[in-house]
Amino acid sequence: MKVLIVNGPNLNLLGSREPGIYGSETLADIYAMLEQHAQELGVEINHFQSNDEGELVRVVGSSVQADYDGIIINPAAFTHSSVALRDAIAACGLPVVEVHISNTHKRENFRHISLTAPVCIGQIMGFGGHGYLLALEALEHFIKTDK
Ligand code: CA2
Repeated sequence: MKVLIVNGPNLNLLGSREPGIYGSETLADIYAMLEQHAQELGVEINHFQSNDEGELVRVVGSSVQADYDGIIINPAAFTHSSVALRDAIAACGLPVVEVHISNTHKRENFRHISLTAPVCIGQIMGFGGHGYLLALEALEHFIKTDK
């Protein structure tokens, strides 16, 4: 089983600023935890981060041809704004789990709407970096049982 981890704009800054909202883990820390858990589950993972909407659309759009079985995505700010990313997720034909580090419902109103969540199989938020591990478990279970 092969899973792609996609992270959107500014998530490369994790651990360096706003620890009160996003915690102190870096994206590299999260990838290391994911890698270890993926090995335990027998899942191969690759990861991609970009600040560019078009790049994110391209990577999601080429995921089936790249032989992925599913995607875990934190679209970051594009969650609340990108019809293009929503369309790419809907069109890719793979199960996609949306992750947010913070609980966006406890934050500004504009973060309460996700354009991308309705085209994902599920959403996990508010558990910090650990949410990515929960997403991996949920996606692996979904692929194993529903594919
Ligand atoms: O909680 C999440 O995971 C978010 O996707 C993070 C996005 C935000 O726009 C979403 O509403 C919720 C922001 C990612 C930027 O992360 C930073 C990390 C450290 C310092 C500055 C930004």
